Amino acid sequence: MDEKILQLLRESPSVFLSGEEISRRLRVSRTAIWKRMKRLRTLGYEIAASTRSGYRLIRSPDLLTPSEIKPILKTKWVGKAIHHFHTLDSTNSKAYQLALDEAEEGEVVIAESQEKGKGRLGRQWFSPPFLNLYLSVILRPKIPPHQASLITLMAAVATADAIQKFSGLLPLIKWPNDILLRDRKVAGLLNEIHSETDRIHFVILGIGVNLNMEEKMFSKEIRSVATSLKIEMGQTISRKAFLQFLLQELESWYSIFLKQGSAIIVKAWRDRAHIKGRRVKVTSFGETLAGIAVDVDSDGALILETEDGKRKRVVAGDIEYKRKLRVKSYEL
Ligand code: BT5
Repeated sequence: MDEKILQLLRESPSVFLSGEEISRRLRVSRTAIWKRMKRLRTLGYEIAASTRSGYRLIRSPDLLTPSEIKPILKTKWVGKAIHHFHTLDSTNSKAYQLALDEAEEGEVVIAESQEKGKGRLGRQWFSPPFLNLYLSVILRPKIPPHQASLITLMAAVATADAIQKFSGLLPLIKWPNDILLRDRKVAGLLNEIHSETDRIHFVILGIGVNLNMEEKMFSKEIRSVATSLKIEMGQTISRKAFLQFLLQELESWYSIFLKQGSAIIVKAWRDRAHIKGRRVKVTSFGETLAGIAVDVDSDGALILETEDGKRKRVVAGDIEYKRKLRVKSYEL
């Protein structure tokens, strides 16, 4: 209903639309319309009202509702259906349920806030309302399950490129799923798959990007390791505008992956990660290893040369860099 009212108001931005007209077109009472207008105002919509002339939309908030996003979206299929919520436990969990209920590839779940935003390995993603981006995309790639981590690499490349194109800043990817600016985490990815032995049913691509968070809003524990585009760019970020960049990059990198295969994705990932030859500490399944990162293989696993000269393949875990790295540019 909110969406329908907004659509009507948007159709005639320069004139007042009478309550009677709206109630006739939406087939609801004028009192119901009045209540909805009141609610929309609490969400940040500025709506002029006059007893004689009716209602006019003056300004919309930077909300991520379908009616706000669709007019600016340039994608062909990612985000054609958007499920928007003011709050959710986790957009990934919601998208998972929708995918089990036959939601189509490209459907997107967005929340203004998450109560139990999920990080990897049972960790949490701090998700306060109206500031950032918390979204999940449903994908149904026809690839074997062991290649699922390539989707994570693909999404990391797409997120890094969206940040670079939007801000002009140069993000780095940290294995496996962090996007850093000035060595601080600006975005995190959590992909969940539903599969059987030889077939993926769907992948939920979960992406959290800090857009308008200020330093003091982060908890003490993460303040020194986290950042946002607002902090880095020194200006308020339009979440809608950033979302458009992100969905566009996801659509184009996913289609590159489907058409051209894994090599191009792994190369793009390597170019943005600068991991080769770096001294790292890896924590994987409770074990800690130190060594030199040799590469990432075609399945997205980290190849580590340990101090005793042995090579290890690490499929999941966290890494810590021993020394900081400054990169001036890379090719998109
Ligand atoms: C991640 O986990 O980086 C994956 C985060 C994915 C979040 C998205 S939001 C939309 C979708 N729906 C979900 O429920 N989740 C996804 P991990 O590598 O485990 O990092 C988590 C760690 O990052 C935490 O333990 C904190 O130390 C730190 N952290 C938490 N919130 C943060 C934030 N907003 N910004 C930067 N760092 C954060």
